[in-house]
Order: sequence, then C-alpha cells, then structure tokens
Amino acid sequence: MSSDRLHRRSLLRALAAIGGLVVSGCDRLASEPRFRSVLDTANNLTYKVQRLFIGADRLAPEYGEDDISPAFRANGSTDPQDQEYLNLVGSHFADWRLKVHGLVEHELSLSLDELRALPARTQITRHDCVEGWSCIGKWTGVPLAEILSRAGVGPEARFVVFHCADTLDDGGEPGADPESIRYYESIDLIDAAHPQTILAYDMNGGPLTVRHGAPLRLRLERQLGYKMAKYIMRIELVQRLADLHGGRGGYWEDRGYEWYAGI
Ligand SMILES: Nc1nc2c(c(=O)[nH]1)N[C@H]1C(S)=C(S)[C@@H](COP(=O)(O)O)O[C@H]1N2
Ligand SMILES: [Mo]
Repeated sequence: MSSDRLHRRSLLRALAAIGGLVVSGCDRLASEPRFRSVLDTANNLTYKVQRLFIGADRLAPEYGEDDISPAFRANGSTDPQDQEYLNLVGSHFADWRLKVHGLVEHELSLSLDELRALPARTQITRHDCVEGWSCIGKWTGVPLAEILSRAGVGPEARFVVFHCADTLDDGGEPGADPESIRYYESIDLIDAAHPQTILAYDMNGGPLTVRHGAPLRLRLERQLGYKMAKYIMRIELVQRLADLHGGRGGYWEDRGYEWYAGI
C-alpha cells in the first residue's frame, strides 16, 4: 500500500471514529423518529468522506488484454445447489429472466437475449477480494444505468438491491428459510449510474460460467469483490435497506462487513 493510501485510510478511520462519537452522543435522541434521518447521516460519515476523496465519476483503472489473469480465482458460492438455480442451469438459462421491480415506473422482465441486444460495455479491470487477493478479468455487459433508465427510477428510490440465486454452504441455522439467507447486495444510485457499473454476462470473451456467477453478475469496479453480486435473479429499487434480511444491505454486511467497501 502506498503511503498516500495509508494516510488516506488512517484519516478515514479517524473521521469514522468522530462519526461514532456523534452517534453515541445521540443515543437518547435516536429513539425519536424525527432525529432518525440526521443519525443516518452520521452513520454514513465514512462513506461520505470516501465519496469526497473518490469523486462520483472517477473511473477505476482499466488494463490491457495482456494483463488478464490466466486463472481468475472464484470465491464464495461457486456451484449453487439451490433447486431453482439448478433448474435454470439445466435449461441453459433459457427460462431465466432478470426481474427489475420495487420503486420503478415500469417493472421489467428481461431474458439473456434481450440483455445482449442492449448497448454493451467491455472493461478489463482488477477484482480485489477483501481476503487479500486480486485478479484481472475482462467483462462485457449492460450498464446498470441503461436498465434503470428503461425501468424509470421512482422519486423515492435510494438504493439498488441485487437478489441472488445462491445460499452459501454455511448459510445459517438448520431449517432456516432459504430465501432469508440468500446472497444479496445493495449500492446507492451514484454507483448505479457510474459508467463502469455493469451487469456482466461475458467474462474474458465467453459467457459467464457458473463459477463466476452465470448468467449475470454485477461489476462495480470501485468497491471490493463481495459487493459484486453473482447469480442475479432480480433487482429491486428501495428507499431503505433496513427492511431487507439483516437490515445492513448485504449478506456480508449483515455479518459485519462495511456496506461501502470503497477501494
Ligand atoms: N451471489 C454471490 N455473489 C458473490 C459471492 C457469493 O458467494 N455469492 N461472493 C462474493 C465475493 S466475496 C467475491 S470476492 C466475488 C468473487 O467472484 P468470482 O467468484 O468471480 O471471483 O463474488 C462476490 N459475489
Ligand atoms: Mo471476496
């Protein structure tokens, strides 16, 4: 890590600590609903500061064909055994549809062929996993902005949620409702509109494999790997994340990871 980045990290940590103080000082007020939105702002301090440093439109570095990793690691779910997903694999995703719903003007239901017919973007980028490994891959897909402009983002919408097909192996208590522990992720509308935020159906020039999230996975190039949902089944526009699953906006966030995983 360069000293610049180290410096940035420690600064972010310091500011996050200040954010924490603000929050704990307001514990009593927190129970009063009209203070809620102010508190949400304090909780989001690290995220806002990162945004200041990063800038809404900054592009992640892109690489050349020669930089593509010969063996791209796979992580998390690599072979989902959920029955609905196995059926889709069995029919080569002919029956799969991307559903776009929630706070939208028109619900969408798009087949892979329909997605492939939309304007596409290809990018060679580096994937950084929180576990400390990186790989470079080439991704082709539809800009999320393209899909959202077709669906029409409702005025109340603040987040885009990706609901996935897979339940992780260690996915919870025996007998838990599978839907409640399926992988999911969320991003804000700024990241959703970013030109490198794409719904990828191709990797390194061929269709996305099951290992890497077939038939569709998110590429979100300025955040860590766990944000990039694989096996996307539906995209939901919501006003708040608190009502979904554990309430923190993602499978790993519900287990303690940061929601904004900026790099
Ligand atoms: N649906 C789903 N998406 C997921 C995961 C997962 O387990 N399930 N793992 C995440 C993590 S931690 C990483 S690093 C990347 C791994 O993507 P890859 O398998 O293509 O390397 O996918 C992310 N998206
Ligand atoms: Mo990861």
